[in-house]
Amino acid sequence: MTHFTKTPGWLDWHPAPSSPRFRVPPGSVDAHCHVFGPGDRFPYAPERKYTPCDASKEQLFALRDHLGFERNVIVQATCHGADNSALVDALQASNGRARGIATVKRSVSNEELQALHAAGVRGVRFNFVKRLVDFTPRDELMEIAGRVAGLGWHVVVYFEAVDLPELQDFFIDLPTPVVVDHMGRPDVSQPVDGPEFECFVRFMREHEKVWCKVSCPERLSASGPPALDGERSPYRDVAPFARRIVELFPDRVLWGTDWPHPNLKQHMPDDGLLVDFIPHIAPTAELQQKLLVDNPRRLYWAGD
Ligand code: 0GY
Repeated sequence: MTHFTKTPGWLDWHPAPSSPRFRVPPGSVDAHCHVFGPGDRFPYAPERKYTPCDASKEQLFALRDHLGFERNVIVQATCHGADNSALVDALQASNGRARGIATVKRSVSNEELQALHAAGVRGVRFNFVKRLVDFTPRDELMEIAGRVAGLGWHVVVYFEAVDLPELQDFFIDLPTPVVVDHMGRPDVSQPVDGPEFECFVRFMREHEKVWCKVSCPERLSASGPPALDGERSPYRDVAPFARRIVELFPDRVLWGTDWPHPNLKQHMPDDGLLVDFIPHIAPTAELQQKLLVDNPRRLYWAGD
């Protein structure tokens, strides 16, 4: 039995999230979440930058049901490196109600890619956040993208806002749709129409193949959760950024909980409150339907 000790200061996921007041539409998809281990069955990668608490598929599916979602898109977390076994195990247990985003290396065989596809994987993730991963050469990433394009997959990218100017040409050259995690991590202390976020908006406007996850207010917020007990309008400083993207690009946005919320050391969100954030960023029923149902179904369950 393998024993892992959590990174100091690591916060466990919320043990008893509240019931959201906002009822998500039928068929809704939590399009960004993870499973961690359990480490004694699916050991964490030797090259990982953090050691999480365990967060199993059963616990993820229980949260899905509690929040009123029907489906999940499970994203390979960096603590599992390019060993996608925990992800595949979760996909196979989901009865077709989960799709996956894997991490692969150049050495992956065509048979392995086919097996991932059969399990429900529909994309790969390229991570450019330096505190999470070691550098991978661009030619290796481009080669991987070329191979998965043939399977109809897309590439999920995770980066910090300051790095977009340097990365965007590479993203545009990728032969697949590109899905940006957490709005490209804007600095929300800057104006929503300031130069930094404008760069991201322009990137989406000029390139139809770019999608965006309007996720992780808890990670981006300086104002944090509501100050008043019982108040359900959290992360006010992030809302204008997410709402702007949803209103400008309603057919290319996705939403996810990011459960079990890796690397949060100050505050662990109540997942019920995160769901109550949705009407603040997608204020109409039509926008909510696109964000939570139509868009993720088109990207992840096309042809079903
Ligand atoms: C996220 C964000 C983070 C971590 C990872 O794969 C990961 O380790 O994605 C982060 O630390 O910002 O999307 O869960």
